[in-house]
Amino acid sequence: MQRLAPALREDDVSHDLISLIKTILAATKEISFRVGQGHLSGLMGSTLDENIQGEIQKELDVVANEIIKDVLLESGYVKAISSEEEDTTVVGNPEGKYLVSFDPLDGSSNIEVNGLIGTIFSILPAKKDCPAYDTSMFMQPGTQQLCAGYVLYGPATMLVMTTGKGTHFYVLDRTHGGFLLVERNVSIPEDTHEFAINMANQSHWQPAMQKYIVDLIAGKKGPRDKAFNMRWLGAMVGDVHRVLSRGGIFAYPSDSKNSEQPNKLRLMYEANPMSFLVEQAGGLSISNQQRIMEIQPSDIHQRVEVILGSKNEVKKCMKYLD
Ligand code: P6P
Repeated sequence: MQRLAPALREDDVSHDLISLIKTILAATKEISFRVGQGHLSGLMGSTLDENIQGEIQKELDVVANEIIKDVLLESGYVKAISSEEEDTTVVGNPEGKYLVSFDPLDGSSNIEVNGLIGTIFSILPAKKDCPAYDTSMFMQPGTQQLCAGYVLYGPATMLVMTTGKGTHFYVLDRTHGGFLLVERNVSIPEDTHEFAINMANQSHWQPAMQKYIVDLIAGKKGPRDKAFNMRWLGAMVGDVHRVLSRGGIFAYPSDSKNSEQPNKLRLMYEANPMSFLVEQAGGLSISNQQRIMEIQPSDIHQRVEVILGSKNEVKKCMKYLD
């Protein structure tokens, strides 16, 4: 099996970007070790602090954020970073060529139940004429991403990444500590029988989304004339990995639970990187009938509706929402 760097060179990825990717992965290997230690890591609790998202930070959230932030800012490749766990952007090397947005530990509510969690990252080009502290540098649509990926801390630690030449799967070989290419150009089946959504929010969705889901659940007796299955892992990184692995539709639609915050998932370090991976695997990724990767960001922590996955199923869902 091919090691990471030769696999990336086959996709004409530049030396500097390969070095930055390896820097990020070095941090994820340490996070994978600590996650794998479970209670033995001494990091299973929650802190007393809330992050800018209004969520109580888990100890592992904070540690994972520090591990990734430190290696990125020391690397010299990164002009600035934005993280789910940082209120604002953090300046790196003013001459750095790249910006990195990341969610250090997505799905961290799963930590205490030994569920799936992962690190999500998105790499954008830095702007030469902007000072490193200028957060407007990050206001680039997802189509500008140079690289996007996640590391899933599951039974196997897997890297799923794209640089625009397909979405590829890698597995961490713990014997020598490298990520090995296991599947090149992953392809999402165009149709599916599996959907992922938090049904507890059903009464808060817009009526068209409620009707779409009711018809899925009606199965063979309903207008879809097809049986559907449901999965919901509480960690986008795990649900998207299932969609990339065997198809499906994943939805976190806008809801009326909190009129000030109709959406949950963050554009810059959840929706955009996942959209890049899904589109490169032949899927669709939509928000309010628009391609997520074409959304012009206005804030580093902006939230959006997300409906992504098997192309034909996402199109069917969009017809309900039209
Ligand atoms: P809920 C995790 O906190 C996250 O941001 C995503 O990874 C996940 O898909 C979603 O929120 C889960 O949200 O409302 O089901 O707990």
